Amino acid sequence: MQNQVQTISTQGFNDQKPGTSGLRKKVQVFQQPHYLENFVQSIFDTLDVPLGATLTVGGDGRYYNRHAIQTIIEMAAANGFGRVLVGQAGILSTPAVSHIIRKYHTFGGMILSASHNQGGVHGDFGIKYNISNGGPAPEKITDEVFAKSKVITQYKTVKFAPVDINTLGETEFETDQGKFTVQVIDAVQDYADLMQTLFDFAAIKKLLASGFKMKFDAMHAVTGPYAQEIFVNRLCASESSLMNCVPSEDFNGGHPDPNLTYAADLVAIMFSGANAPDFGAASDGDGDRNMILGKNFFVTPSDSLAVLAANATLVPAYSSGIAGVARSMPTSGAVDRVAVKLQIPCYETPTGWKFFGNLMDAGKVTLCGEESFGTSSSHVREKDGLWAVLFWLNVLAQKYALDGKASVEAMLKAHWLEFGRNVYSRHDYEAIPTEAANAVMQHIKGQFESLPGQKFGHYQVSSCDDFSYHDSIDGSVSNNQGVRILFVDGSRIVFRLSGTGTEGATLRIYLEAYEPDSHKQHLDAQIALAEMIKIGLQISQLLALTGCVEPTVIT
Ligand code: VG1
Ligand code: CO
Repeated sequence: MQNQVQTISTQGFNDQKPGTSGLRKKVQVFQQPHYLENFVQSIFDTLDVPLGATLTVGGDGRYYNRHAIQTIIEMAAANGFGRVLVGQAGILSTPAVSHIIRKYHTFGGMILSASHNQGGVHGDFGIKYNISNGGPAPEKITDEVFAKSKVITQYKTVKFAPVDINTLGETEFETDQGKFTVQVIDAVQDYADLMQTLFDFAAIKKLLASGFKMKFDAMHAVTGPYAQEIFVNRLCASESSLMNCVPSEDFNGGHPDPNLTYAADLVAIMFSGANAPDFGAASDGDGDRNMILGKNFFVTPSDSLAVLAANATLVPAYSSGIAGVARSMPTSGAVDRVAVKLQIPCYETPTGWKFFGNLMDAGKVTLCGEESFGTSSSHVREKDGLWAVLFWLNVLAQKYALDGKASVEAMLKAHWLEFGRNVYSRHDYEAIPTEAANAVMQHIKGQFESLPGQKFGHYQVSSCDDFSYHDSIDGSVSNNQGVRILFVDGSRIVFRLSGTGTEGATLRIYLEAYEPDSHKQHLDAQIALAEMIKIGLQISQLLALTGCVEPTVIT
């Protein structure tokens, strides 16, 4: 039967501006008539889709994924695509989508996820488009999508019987535009195969068989099936090495955000004393973030990036060295010190993975990272949670092979001894009124003239600015990427408003102080940074302007 392409009249919305990573809204917002369709059509209209092109589609398994996938399939058919690759059961992690786009040369992909945001009927939903290099669409595209979404008057669709996305295989449809195929692919295999080409699985297997205990927490989100295949099936870790590995539509009611607050169960296990596992890790909703823990020890993401860069040659994929590194501006300067030693370039970009793509495509950087638990390399164009976990395991396996010891804490301490420690913490104030958050930012910017030279306790301000990024590859400029207060000794306080929240505003305060003295490097970050924290509160007048007494999340 031929299916007719239909043109449906619609009216634009004015709130479809993609944030740091795609469009994220409450599920109810996405459920408004035409809301999802308008956004998808605005993406297709921006792209100029070649007739017969292939689109990759998958998500983190949260509520509304299945509905959105059916809608996108129908709209893709109506907009000239000839094939859609869908992960089985609608599941594909963000890094897996990135890999599949690259491996099968698809015309980009749609990722259905609000990442670490809560899910379920009353939670958040999200959607983002990744371009043909596998990476998030750059601002040039997302700005155009937003402009189109405000003035859209119609979208195209073809009504199909619901496609069975639970079963592997192909379903063919005839539309009045020609043949259209939905191909349901194994969600895990391509990605797991890629990991096996990058890392020394035999060495990791040996480590895991030696009595070294690991615990991986998928937080009821997308990495569950990936972890099962990679850790248990391929690396022979015990089933008890995994927790929360069955994806659920509402992440079992939790925040699938791998940090010390929301991954509390894993943190309790890892800090349970002498019998705690040797290595712990967690990933977020869509599988692009990672938290790394040792026995009774937490690794900040900024330090993790630095340690991976310093030890990259221990891993097969990077054994001949890395071309360069990049970090987002708020990420600590720990990796910068490694780059100096390795004599490779280090780039500083705004927050959000989309800014790394150009540098990787140009071969300028191999490893990238963000303080927000994101680390990855040029094997894909997204951050990659399980990749980071495997990288750590591979490095630990090499250490174990060398001297029979594999300790996360010992590795970090050795790293600090060599490079010094960039003591680091982030304080988040979530869901505060937008006007109050804006007032804080304005209040700080109002002091740009008077702050330089001022002394606060042991610290003196050297300069302050609102971070702007000039992309050296495509010449684009991104302004207002976060307010920086820089101190004479290299310490920093950065203030930034989140671009991923869906309720009010989230203010992030990033704190960093460099500690070269090995006798002080073991201090708890909150203690070592106590004075900086006070200075940040004083300069921002946060309490007076927002009424917030304490951060919601401290990392
Ligand atoms: C946050 C992080 C940022 C990250 C982004 C997407 O953005 O700070 O580093 O790239 O989330 O990650 P914001 O604007 O809220 O600070 V994910 O795993 O939510 O796709
Ligand atoms: Co994520």
